[in-house]
Amino acid sequence: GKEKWPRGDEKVWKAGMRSLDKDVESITKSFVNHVQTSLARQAHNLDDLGAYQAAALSVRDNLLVNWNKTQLQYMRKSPKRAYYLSLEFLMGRTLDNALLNLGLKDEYKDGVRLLGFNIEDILEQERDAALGNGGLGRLAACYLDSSASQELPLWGYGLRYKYGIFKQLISPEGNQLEAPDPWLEHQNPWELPRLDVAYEVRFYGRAERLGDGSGRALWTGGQEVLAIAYDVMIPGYNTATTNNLRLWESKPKRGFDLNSFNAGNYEGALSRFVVLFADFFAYRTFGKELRLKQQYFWTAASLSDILRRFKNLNKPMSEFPEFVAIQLNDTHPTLAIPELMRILIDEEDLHWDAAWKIVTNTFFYTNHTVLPEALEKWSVPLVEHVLPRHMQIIYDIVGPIYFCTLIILHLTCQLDRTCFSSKASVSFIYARLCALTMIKTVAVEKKFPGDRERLARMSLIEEGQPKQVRMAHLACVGSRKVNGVAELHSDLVRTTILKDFVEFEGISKFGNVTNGITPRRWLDQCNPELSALITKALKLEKSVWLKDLTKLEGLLPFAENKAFRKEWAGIKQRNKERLAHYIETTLGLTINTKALFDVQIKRLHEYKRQTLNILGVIHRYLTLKNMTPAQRKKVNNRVVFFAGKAAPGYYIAKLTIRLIVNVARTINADPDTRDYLTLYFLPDYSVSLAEVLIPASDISQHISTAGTEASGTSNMKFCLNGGLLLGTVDGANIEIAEEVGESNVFFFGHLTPAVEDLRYQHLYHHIPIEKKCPALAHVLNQVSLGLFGDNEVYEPLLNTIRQGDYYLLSDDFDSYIAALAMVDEAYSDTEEWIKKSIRTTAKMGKFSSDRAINEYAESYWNIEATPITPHS
Ligand code: CR6
Repeated sequence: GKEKWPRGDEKVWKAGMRSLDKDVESITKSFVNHVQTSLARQAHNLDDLGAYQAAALSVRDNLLVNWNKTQLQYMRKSPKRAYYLSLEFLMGRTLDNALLNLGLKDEYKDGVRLLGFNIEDILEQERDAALGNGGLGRLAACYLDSSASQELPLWGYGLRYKYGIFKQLISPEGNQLEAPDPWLEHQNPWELPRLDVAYEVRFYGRAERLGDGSGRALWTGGQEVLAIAYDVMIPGYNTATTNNLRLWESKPKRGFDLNSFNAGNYEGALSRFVVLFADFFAYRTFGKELRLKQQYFWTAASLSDILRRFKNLNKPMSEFPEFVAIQLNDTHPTLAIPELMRILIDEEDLHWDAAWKIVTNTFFYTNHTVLPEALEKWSVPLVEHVLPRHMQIIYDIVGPIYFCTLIILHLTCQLDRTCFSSKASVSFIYARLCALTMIKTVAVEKKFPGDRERLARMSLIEEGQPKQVRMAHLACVGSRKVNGVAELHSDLVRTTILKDFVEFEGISKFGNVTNGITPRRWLDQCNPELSALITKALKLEKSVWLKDLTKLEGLLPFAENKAFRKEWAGIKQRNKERLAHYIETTLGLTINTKALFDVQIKRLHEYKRQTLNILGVIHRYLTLKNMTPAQRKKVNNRVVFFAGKAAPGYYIAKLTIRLIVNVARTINADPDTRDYLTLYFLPDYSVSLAEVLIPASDISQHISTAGTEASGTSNMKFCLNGGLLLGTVDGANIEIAEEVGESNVFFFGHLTPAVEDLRYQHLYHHIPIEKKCPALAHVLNQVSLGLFGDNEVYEPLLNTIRQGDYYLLSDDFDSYIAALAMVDEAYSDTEEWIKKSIRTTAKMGKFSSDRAINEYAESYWNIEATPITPHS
């Protein structure tokens, strides 16, 4: 029978409930209360950091009021829920966002002023939560904000890393140094430890088939650890909905491995999973086992939690996909697919087919890159070692592919012992094969008879030494739907890496959801003056257009309004001054704010071509040097900003940073040119730094080799803030141009279909760079000759261009320089430029993450908005 609740007198309960703060008085009261009882401090010894903590704790109380209501109503209404599994969440700071979403910004500002503090100084005390590397992690954070704002029942699941992404320091020589980011050093007010929510997770051990033809197995032994939940509240904008981000932390199982615990090995043995891998491209070169354990620990804990919640509904297991949708953010959580199979078969006693049906209706997979070096593959011996049962299941999924391949190759007699480790496994697969119930792989052979290459291409296991599991293939066959993150990228997914699956499973499984960004953080918070001007112009409540960003179109007529243009340009100017002030106070550098601000901020990677940009800067410098003083006076002043981290082991990327730093040193000191061109590398790029840089930019660069940048999301942020885009025809740049019109963007470079041919030419019909692109050759030679010091140091970087030139710098350099010249020309016509800027912002409605999350909700997850009534 169900227990009655609340216990005792409901009225007494209700009277005791905290309500939301609404006025300055209740805010100051709560603030002082927290100073006194949570921080154990007093008015006389409270500094800005303490004031931040008190403010954060009082805001958190408000968030919890809504969080509780939201979770209770989700429980009562039991709508279908979506779960966003992401190994990265780049949240940045929380306080300002929480205040905005709660609608308490002004009240807090006044409240802390009465107590002798300044809200801006308090906000500056907060450390970024930087649990991610770049776009993928920040996308996850934007989607959380949008899910709550759109009142969608969605939870995030991630890992509670002890350290965020490393802090980047730049040595005097220009080398990147990495320092740890112990972001939890001060207590984190935004998380709620749930020490009672704990699940056991097993690694290693033995998996034995039961041998009864059921496919079931017993997985025993090995090592067990506990996953403990930490909850982070995710408030929606202007709504009571407050969703949850659950992060897992590891803890030893009681009684487990006491010896190594006593030997002081505990930290080493267990908490190592919760380190962030600062590189999703190169982690395969080291720490593989750790990363695999990390992925499994997190997916297993998340699935246990999701299953427990589902079981509370008392529905038959077959209805699981009607209540649960699980989104795989890239292939990192793909182990959830064999893990759910394991639970359903081994623990819930389901038949393979029934289990597979549930699995393939529950998961959804988003691909975020087609670059081959970034596609995850796990070595079969490693998976077998760490997760023996999962390796069996993966083979059970692919088994028939092998059979078909082997049959075709007339090799049936030489069954590979490592594939089919026991007789039971062979007979199980064979039984299913005969029943023709498996994932249509037999049908592959039927549909494409004799196409051996296709079978090998489609296999989940890549042949080689060692064999490897292709995670993208596993994610694809195990999911209901698959999508890319911009139109071009989704097309590339369909026509390249998953082409065979499209031909086999039909195109309707493969869709597109173009990325989006939250306009709350990326316009209202980071650019409050622009937001206020927009509100005034649109004559709408801010809360209306911030939730329906297409309303920005109402700005279009204002492009023709001179007074409005003046206000618009004035805001850009003040944002430049704000950035200059920030750089002055943090780095002690003086920035010329009467110049075009040209910004490229993103992870350092060859495909993103920061090298093209720095070589372009050198070209500009050499050109200026050759001019007479009178000629120089006619040139636009330009300040170029770079920021971004390189993966610690990525030599060429680090060399690019070194080159930028040393070019900056030379040209910023050159009296001939420094009034016209200066260059800065801002260390330690972060969400918070982006919030100051983006509103100040006139032009931003998104110049990847065509076809390599899946989407990009900072391009959307710059344009939303009225910065114009200089880019290649790649990723979401294309859709931005479609919206704002090609006359408002600066495009250059070869198109995606040409890339393959050009690379072929580089390999087999090599034309020396002096002949092909003299301007570039000249720039490279100047670097080689030591114009920026560091003789020889840059040769490996320059040689990537001279030889092979995989990212096609020599093919795009001339058109890049021409595009830069077009930017100069356009910028000289100030009024026209401002018009472009206004029109750009006006047409950015499509790129709200609200639009994107609704597409996922409707076309993928099939979940509905579940409004939370504030009074219940
Ligand atoms: N590096 C893409 O490269 C995209 C984001 C988010 C990336 C980038 O173009 O905008 O994902 N890919 O979809 C991966 O992380 C694998 C990224 O951030």
